[in-house]
Amino acid sequence: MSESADLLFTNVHLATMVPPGEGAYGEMPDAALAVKDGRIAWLGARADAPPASAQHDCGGAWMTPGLVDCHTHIVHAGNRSNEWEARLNGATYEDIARQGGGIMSTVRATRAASVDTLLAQSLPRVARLLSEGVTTLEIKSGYGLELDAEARMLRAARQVAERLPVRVATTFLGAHALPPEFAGRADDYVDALCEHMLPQLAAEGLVDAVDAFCERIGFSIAQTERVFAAARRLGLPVKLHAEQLSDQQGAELVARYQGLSADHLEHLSQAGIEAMTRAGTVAVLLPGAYYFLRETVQPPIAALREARVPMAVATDCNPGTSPMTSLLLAMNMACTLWRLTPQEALQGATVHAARALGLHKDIGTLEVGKRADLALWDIARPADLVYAMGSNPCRHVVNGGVLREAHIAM
Ligand code: DI6
Ligand code: FE
Repeated sequence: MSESADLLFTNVHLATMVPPGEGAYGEMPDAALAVKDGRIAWLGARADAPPASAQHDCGGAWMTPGLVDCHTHIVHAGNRSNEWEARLNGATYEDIARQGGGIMSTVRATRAASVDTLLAQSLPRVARLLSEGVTTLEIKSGYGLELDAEARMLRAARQVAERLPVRVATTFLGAHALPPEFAGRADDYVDALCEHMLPQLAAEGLVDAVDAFCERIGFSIAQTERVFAAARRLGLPVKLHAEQLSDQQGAELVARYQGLSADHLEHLSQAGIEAMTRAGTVAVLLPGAYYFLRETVQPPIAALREARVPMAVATDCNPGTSPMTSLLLAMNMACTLWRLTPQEALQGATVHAARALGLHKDIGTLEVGKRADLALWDIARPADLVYAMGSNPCRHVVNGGVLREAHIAM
């Protein structure tokens, strides 16, 4: 380093999460890490630390990359505890969706909400994630299903990053459900989405990626492909809610479009896995939805591991199937329910989650040149992050080199 650093974190154990592919935490005990201009400028043995204008003694804490929640629907209005209760009394998720409930009840509430209302309801949820060391968050639209309401959701998502210390990646999920005005005319809705909604939202700078719900109760593989083709025309990357309730061969489709990720994947086939390996598409695992829907078919973890598909873990925070605002709990569920190792779970919430957003060159590991998005933990070893259900050992968070207390009260 030529000039002195802005801030030096010293007396710290690093879990660099490098190398990303080998199931390693990349531990560096008794280390230091220097930040300059919001980026990691140096890391190494504490004894070799460079000079800095300010120091933070971490008191032997562990430092990881800031966590990345790479799949959320956290901006929405209302909640659906009533439907949850109905499910516990015997109704299924598909029954409720077919009767106009499910996603549609959140669509009605979200269409009626202004950007300010959406923000007021969403910021407390986001604050809970950020208190656990999350520094980057993906937020999907998909409860508006018409241009103006989708735009309000995406504007609210952008404003989250102005109101709270977090980086936000937005995803247009107009193909989440068929809006009632288009009942029986799904292809017409897909036309409107591809020709009007997506181009206008993209022109406003509101869309970082495009997603769809490819499912019997969602959109067909042919309709999904039309959405992907529209995204490609606009130069936007794609991802997909794939094989959540049945195998629709969505993973193969999203891989053909060099997609960033295929998400859910409980019903993923071997052919889907092979396509994802070839394309480098990340498998985003969402154990909260599996748990909340009381599903029994697990994603093929062992086969994904064998095929070296990078596995991310996310909350899927949404009012219908995963009303969850703890990424640490999602990591714990991925281990207890699906036998990920704690290393895989932490990789899944850092380096692989960054890749699922196409941001892996900038965030996700502790490496010189990456953005200084960091989390400091009061733990004895990295597995403690995943092990202690419902506890939050995060003490401090660093966003682009700026240190803050972990807890954000809302
Ligand atoms: N899959 C899900 O788990 C969520 N969306 C999707 O496509 C559920 C969204 C909801 O029920 O509100
Ligand atoms: Fe989802």
